[in-house]
Amino acid sequence: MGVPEELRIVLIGKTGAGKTSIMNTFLGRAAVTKRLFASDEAPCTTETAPFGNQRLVLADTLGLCHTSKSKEEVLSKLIASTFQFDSKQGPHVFLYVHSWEDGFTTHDVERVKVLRRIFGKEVMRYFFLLITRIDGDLSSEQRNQIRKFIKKVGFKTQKYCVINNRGDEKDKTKEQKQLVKEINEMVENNKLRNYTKELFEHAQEVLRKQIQKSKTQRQMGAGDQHVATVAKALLSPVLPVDFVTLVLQANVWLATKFGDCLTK
Ligand SMILES: Nc1nc2c(ncn2[C@@H]2O[C@H](COP(=O)(O)OP(=O)(O)OP(=O)(O)O)[C@@H](O)[C@H]2O)c(=O)[nH]1
Ligand SMILES: [Mg+2]
Repeated sequence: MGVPEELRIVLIGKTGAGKTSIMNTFLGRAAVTKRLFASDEAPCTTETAPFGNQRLVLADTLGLCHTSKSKEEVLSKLIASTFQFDSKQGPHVFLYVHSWEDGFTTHDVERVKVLRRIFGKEVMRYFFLLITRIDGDLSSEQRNQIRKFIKKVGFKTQKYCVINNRGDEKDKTKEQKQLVKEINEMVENNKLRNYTKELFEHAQEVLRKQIQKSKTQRQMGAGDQHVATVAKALLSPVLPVDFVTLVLQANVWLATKFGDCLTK
C-alpha cells in the first residue's frame, strides 16, 4: 500500500512531556511559534520536516496540565490544533508523548480516557505512544509497565517507541527512524485513513448524551466568559459554527468532572 507522502502528526501529552523537544529533534532546530488565528492570544506551532521520502507535518499542542491556562482553554486549543493543518485534513497519528519518570500514575491513565471521550473511541487506532527521557535500553520491568498502560488506556497498537531528546545525534537518528517506521506501519494498518472531523463530531454527540445523563452538570457562569470567548475564537475557524457551543459545553463538563487528571 505504501506510505502517505504527507504524514500529519499531532503531538499530545502532559506539560513537560517533551512534545516541543521531539518536534525540534525532527526539525534539527527550534520550532517557530506562531499565532493560530489572528484573534488568538495563545501561540501554536505547526512545522514541516522532510524525513526520507516523506513530509512530516507536526502540530505541537498545549500541555495537558498547563499551569497558567484554564483546563477548558487547553482542551479547546487541543481540538483547534488537531484540525488546523493547511490541507484541512485531520491527523494520521496522535503521538502521545509521555516522560518516563516513575512509570504511569492513575492520572496518566485518566488523562488518556478524557482524550478518548473528546475524540471518540475510534481515535484509539490513531494513538501511538512515545516515551521520552529514556537513555539506553528499557528494563523488562519498564516494558511490563508500558504494556500494562497501553492495555489500560486502550491504544489499538501495542507498539511504542522511546527517545532521548537529549541524546547524541547518532542515537537520536536511530530512534527517529524507528519511530517513523512504526508510525507508517500503524497508518498502513489503518489503510492510510486519517482521523476526521466526522469522527470528532460523532464523538461529541456521544459525549453530549453522556453529559445529559450525568449528575455532574455545571452551568456556565459569568466567570466562564473568557473561556467561551477563547473557545469561540479558536474553534469557529475549524468547526461548524453551530457545533462550537456543544464542544465548549463538553469541555466545561470534562474539566469539571475530570479536573484532577488535567491538573496533576
Ligand atoms: N533528559 C531528557 N530531557 C528531556 C527529554 N525530552 C524533553 N526533555 C526536557 O524536558 C523539558 C520539557 O520539554 P518540552 O519539550 O518543553 O516539553 P513539552 O511537552 O513541550 O511541554 P509543554 O510545552 O509545557 O507542554 C525540557 O527541559 C526538555 O529539554 C528527554 O528525552 N530527555
Ligand atoms: Mg511545548
